[in-house]
Amino acid sequence: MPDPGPPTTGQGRHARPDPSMFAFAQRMREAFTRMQMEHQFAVDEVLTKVSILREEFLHLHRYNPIEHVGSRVKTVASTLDKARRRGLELTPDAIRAGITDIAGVRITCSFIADTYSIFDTLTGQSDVRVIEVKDYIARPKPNGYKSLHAIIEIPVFLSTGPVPITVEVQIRTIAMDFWASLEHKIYYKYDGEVPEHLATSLTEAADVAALLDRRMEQLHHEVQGAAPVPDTRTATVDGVDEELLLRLWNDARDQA
Ligand code: 0O2
Repeated sequence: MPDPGPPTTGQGRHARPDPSMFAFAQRMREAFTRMQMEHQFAVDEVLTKVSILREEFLHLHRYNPIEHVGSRVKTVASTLDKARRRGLELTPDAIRAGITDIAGVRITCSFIADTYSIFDTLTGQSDVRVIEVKDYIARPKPNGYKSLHAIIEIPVFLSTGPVPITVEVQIRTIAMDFWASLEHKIYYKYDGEVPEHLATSLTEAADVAALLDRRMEQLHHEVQGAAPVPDTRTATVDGVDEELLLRLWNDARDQA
C-alpha cells in the first residue's frame, strides 16, 4: 500500500500537512506499537510458564492437567473501543492502567481440581503478582458462566530493564469452555439481547455442564484409585529408553 504521507488538516487538494498533527501521529504510533509488543512478550512469558508446568506435571505425575492453551493480544482498535466505553482518557498511559485484558491467556483443563492447582502453581511463582482474582467457578455468573479469572502482572525484560505488564488469565474446564464459547456466539448474534427462552436454555445447559464436570471428576478419581492410568503423551518426554538404562547399569557395574 502506498504511504499516505503526513497527516493533513482540511480536506481535498488544498489540505496542508500539519506538523503538530504529524508529530502526534508519530508519537501515538510508537507508543501503541510498543504497548502491543510488550503485551505480546508478556503473553509469551505466560505461555512459557504454562508449557513448563504442563511438561513437568507430565514428567512427575504421568498426567497432563492441561488440555489446551489459547492466547491473544487485543487489537489497538478494540482496546481503544473498550477505553472509550469506560470513559478513559485515550492516552497510552491511561489505557495501560485502566484496561487489564489487553493480553489474555486461556487455559483449558481436564477437571475442576486441575483449574485450581494450575492457578495456585502459576500465581505462586515469585515473579507473578496477583492483582485481582474472580472465581466464577465457586460463584458462577447469573447466566451460568463459570471460569477462574486472574489479573496478574509479570515483568517483561527489555533492553532498558524490566517492565511490569498485566495479563488476564482465564482457567476453566473443557465443559465450561464449550459452554462459554457457545454463549459468546449467541450473545454476539443477538447483540447482547438474548431471547428469554435461549437464555433459560443456556442456564440449564450450564447446569448440565457442571454435572458433567462432577461426574467426569468422580470417574477420574475412581479409575486413578484402581490403578494409575499413564498418559501416553509422556512417551516423548525424556528419551531415557531401556537400552540407555542398560548401558548405564553396565557402566555402573564396571566402575564399582
Ligand atoms: P473478550 O472478547 O473475551 O475479551 P473487563 O471488561 O474484562 O475488565 P469484567 O467484565 O468485569 O471486566 O471482567 P470479567 O468478568 O473478568 O470478564 C472478562 C472476560 O471473561 C470477558 O472478556 C470474557 O472473555 C469472559 N466472560 C465474562 N463473562 C462472560 C460470560 O457471561 N460469557 C462468556 N462467554 N464469557 C464471559 P470480554 O472483554 O467481555 O470479551
